[in-house]
Amino acid sequence: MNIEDFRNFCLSLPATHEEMPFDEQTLVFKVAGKMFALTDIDSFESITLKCEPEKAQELRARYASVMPGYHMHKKYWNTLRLDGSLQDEALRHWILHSYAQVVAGLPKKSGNRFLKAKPNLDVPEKKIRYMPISSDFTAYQAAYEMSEEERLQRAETYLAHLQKRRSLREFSDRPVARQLIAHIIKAAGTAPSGAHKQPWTFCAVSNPEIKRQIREAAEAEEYENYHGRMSESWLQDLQAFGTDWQKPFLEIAPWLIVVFRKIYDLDAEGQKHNNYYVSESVGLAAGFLLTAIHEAGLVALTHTPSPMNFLSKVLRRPANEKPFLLIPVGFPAKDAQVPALSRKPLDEICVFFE
Ligand code: IYR
Repeated sequence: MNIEDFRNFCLSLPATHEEMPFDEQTLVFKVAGKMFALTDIDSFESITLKCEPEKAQELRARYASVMPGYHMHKKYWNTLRLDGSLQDEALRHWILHSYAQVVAGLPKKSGNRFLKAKPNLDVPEKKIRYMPISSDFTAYQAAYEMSEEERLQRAETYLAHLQKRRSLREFSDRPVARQLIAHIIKAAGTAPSGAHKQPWTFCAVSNPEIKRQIREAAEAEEYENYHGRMSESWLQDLQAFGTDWQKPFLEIAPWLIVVFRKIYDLDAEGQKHNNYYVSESVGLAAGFLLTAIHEAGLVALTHTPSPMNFLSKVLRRPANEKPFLLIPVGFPAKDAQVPALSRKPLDEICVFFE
């Protein structure tokens, strides 16, 4: 709302006029000779409006941009800073409210006239869409300006980099610093999530005894999988990967990152709170994790020993956390091999609608 919009709106209300009774800067709008809105025409940084006292307090508590009325009786007046946090719709609502407050206080005779003529003064507050207060929002910092050429170059370079990522099953026992794993997990934690609930826990295991327990339990499940639980066609689909029930990498890889999805959150009082799109969110975070691992020159396997509930037991996770993926991380074994796979071309994975 600029000053013209503000002025036009105030003057559009019945029986209003403008005055500058105080100084050269302060523009005042009145209804039937009583003030209902003021502003400084030089800066137009704020507007001062009358407000029902309880509401006035409420608004100040709720919005950083609403303050006690500048130069006015603080009980009845608010000053609304025009910092962009209150939308025009909200500003119009509070101007109307101020107008209605003043009209309601007019002597019955003159007041009734305006009350009859008044436009829709009872816009329910609930209908107003507020922007969150500015202190809840901060400027977006990561827009990279660059030439179109550089943009394409970067996209190509990143694609070439990701094309080199592979799932590995043969790990070296070469150690990886905890700090590096911590950075990689922090990178995973930057993924988007439903209502920003960040419904994930990453357990980073380097403890040899815990890794041994995980391997033992995983192999017990996988033994069953490869000996009857998986269908013939599934086993056939896996032949190209040379997998079997044995999982030595679970002990050889220096770190196992076990990703848990939090199906709900628990607060300090043990109260449950909903999470949303948990699998999508945790899937995205796992994707970020894999690219961070690759970026750091390490390798990983996206492993899903099934069923995975043994991970909750071994790692003593609470009931709201469910195992999602088991990701060994480390360096590749010397002369490690991977299946000779190719990726689907663009026209098999993408349909353009232009
Ligand atoms: N979880 C088993 C089987 C397995 C299943 C799929 I689908 C793979 O892509 C690979 C393996 C295992 O880890 O051996």
